[in-house]
Amino acid sequence: MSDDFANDVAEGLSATPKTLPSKYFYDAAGDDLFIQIMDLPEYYLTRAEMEIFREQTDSLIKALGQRPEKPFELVELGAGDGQKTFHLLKKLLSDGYDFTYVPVDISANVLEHLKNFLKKELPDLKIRIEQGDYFKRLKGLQETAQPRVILYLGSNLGNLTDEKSKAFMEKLSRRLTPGDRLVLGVDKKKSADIVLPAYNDSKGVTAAFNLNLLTRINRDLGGEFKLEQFRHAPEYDEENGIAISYLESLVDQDIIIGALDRTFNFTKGEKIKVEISRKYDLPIIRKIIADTPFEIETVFKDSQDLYLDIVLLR
Ligand code: AVI
Repeated sequence: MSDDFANDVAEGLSATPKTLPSKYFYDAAGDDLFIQIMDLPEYYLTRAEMEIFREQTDSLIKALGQRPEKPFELVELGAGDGQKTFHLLKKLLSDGYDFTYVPVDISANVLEHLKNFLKKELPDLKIRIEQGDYFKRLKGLQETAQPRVILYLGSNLGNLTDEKSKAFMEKLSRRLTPGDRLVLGVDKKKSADIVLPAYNDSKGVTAAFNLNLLTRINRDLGGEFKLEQFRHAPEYDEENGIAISYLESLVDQDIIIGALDRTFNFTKGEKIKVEISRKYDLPIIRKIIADTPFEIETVFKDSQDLYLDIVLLR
């Protein structure tokens, strides 16, 4: 990981404009900050998706197209704390469905917590944890004779460019069998007055989350970033529905990164692009899946029309 990190940082900071991949937000401090973000009043995404899973559980189960007596696998990519899925798991069990829950996550720690929590709360649940980077390996999607339902929630797709999303959906479709389904949770395209505060909360948690990337470079790669000389600067392109978070240099400065044996120059006002958070509507999703066998089957939305959970048939 640390070699990948060094290469990605060297490459990103040598590019014009400078970029850093958002996947490196998630070290232990970043995981903690993201948990706080999900609870922020401005960050509506998690609550909206939770509402869909809590209030529309029966319709959602119907849309998964499974029969109680026929075993299937329910695979969740990037399972995290499994809070949203909990409602679904509980109802599937009480309705007598025969399924195995397969949470996939990069963090072994997160998976252990999830497993212990679910063993306690839902002792009858069959669970098989899979640790790994699902972008690289799509682990947990190896050979199986059972039909599969994949959950890809939390608008995680939105952290990819449309080009990468297309490639990801193509790869995912190749791992699935006709009749399998994907539940894709995505944030809806909407006006800046709702989206921007979600990425620039009043308590500064999101700012700390973004700046933590520089702390990580300092710690893991011997970087000499002074955090007070950068500011979190999110923007939202309302027409296209794309939020972008930047870290903006507040002064002209040269930053040494020891492990790379390099110095990077920043001019005052220069921005490092650190994250995109794409917002969607159905035409955008249709473009992303255009070259894949996926078809949109059912669309769920929350009561405030902020968020979509889309069931796609392979
Ligand atoms: C994980 N991902 C979908 C979040 C998002 O909304 O793009 C990450 C995040 N970045 C800032 N706040 C939340």
